[in-house]
Amino acid sequence: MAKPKVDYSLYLVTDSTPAVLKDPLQFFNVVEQALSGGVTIVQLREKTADTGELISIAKKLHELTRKYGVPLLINDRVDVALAVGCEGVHIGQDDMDLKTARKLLGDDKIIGVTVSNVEEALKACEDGADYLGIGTVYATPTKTNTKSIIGAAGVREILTSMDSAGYYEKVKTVCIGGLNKNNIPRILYQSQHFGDKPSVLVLNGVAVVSAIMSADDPEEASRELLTLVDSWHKFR
Ligand code: TZP
Ligand code: MG
Repeated sequence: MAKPKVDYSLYLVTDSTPAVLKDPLQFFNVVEQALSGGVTIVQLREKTADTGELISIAKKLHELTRKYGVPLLINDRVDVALAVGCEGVHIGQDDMDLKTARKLLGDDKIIGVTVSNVEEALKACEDGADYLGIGTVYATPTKTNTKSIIGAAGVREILTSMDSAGYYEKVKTVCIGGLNKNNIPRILYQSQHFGDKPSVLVLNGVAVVSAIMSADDPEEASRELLTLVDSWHKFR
């Protein structure tokens, strides 16, 4: 099976911890509402579940994402992605290295890598990442152990370096960290503008946790965020 063409526009990263998701019993409901509001890709990110529990959550989630034709990736755990047969993984700098993950998963699966500087970004591109999760853009209570807060300037720097090295558009990009409906238009604009000079470089999408998982109405929140990204892609 060939690698599916992926729409990265609105990337939901799940989190079932009580600080983010008010009612843990609502986890699958909230993700389903997000899917129905239009999220285009989902990552299961559960830092505390044991392996058996994680596999059972992932299987259930995969049934749901498949119903909506949306890819499901697993955070950190290549073994779980293989066990579930979902579309791929998202790995950080301290997880299994990308080349090994690629060997285990094959060319048809999606592999994304978290990067926070040019060196990590170019290495991930060179090693065959399908997309980069660029961040942390803004400080966020959802993830406090972040190495660096890079802001729009950091995102721009990474996009520019990818362009110079010939990876722009080949390797897709989303940014993550503290993003919500109020700052998404700004980060999309600023990541594309160098001083007064607009560039052709544009992020493929934005990744959010709490803007959807903590929303009173996750479906409406997703719809609203997707509209922001879509209109940027159409009218920039
Ligand atoms: N990686 C960098 S920041 C972050 C992750 C998983 C959490 C982003 O959460 P939120 O709630 O969208 O700020
Ligand atoms: Mg990780």
